[in-house]
Amino acid sequence: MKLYGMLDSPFVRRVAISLASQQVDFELIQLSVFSTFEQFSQINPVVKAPTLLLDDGTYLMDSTLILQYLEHQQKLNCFALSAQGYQLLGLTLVLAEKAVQYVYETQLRAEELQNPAWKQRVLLQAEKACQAIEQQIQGYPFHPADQVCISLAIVWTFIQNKLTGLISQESYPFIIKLQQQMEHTDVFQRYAYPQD
Ligand SMILES: N[C@@H](CCC(=O)N[C@@H](CS)C(=O)NCC(=O)O)C(=O)O
Repeated sequence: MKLYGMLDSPFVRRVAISLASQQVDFELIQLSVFSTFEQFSQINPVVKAPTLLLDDGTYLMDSTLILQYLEHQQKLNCFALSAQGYQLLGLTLVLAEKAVQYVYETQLRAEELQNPAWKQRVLLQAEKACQAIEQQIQGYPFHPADQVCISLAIVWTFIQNKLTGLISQESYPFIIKLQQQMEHTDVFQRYAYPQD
């Protein structure tokens, strides 16, 4: 199996780390959906990362669908979560989506074309997700292979790097503690967020 995408994508990184943390064999091929659009389109015509290319040529996309497929194949055990775990994972994935939307709005669009009301809405949604996660993560059992712990730590690192200064770091000590624990593990360091 080949996983296509860049490790600065929280969606790509969550698949890579989820697979590696359960010893699922795969090869990571770092192709960008932006700078290598044409090359990426040879793998997946709709150019979405992550894309998982199976040995029979089937291409899977969407990080959750990829993990779900592997779970059904009994290669992974990601989704034995409590209702609280699913709630936290949902909030975490919305946070990831909002963070990526903010980056696209501010980095792909000229400043005079950006929509202030949309940016404000996206940041408000992100902040609300952070508040709900911070409140709920305090009582959540920490485990380095847990899908909530993996995804939340990855999304937080993405936010620190791409939304610097926009989400107050002091307000979320429990999230930061979890992120630091996870980022120090071997598998997180093997698939580290790329530093410029
Ligand atoms: N819900 C998707 C989101 C994936 C996503 O938006 N990936 C970005 C890279 S971070 C992408 O492919 N962007 C290019 C595009 O949307 O055209 C997932 O969980 O995989």
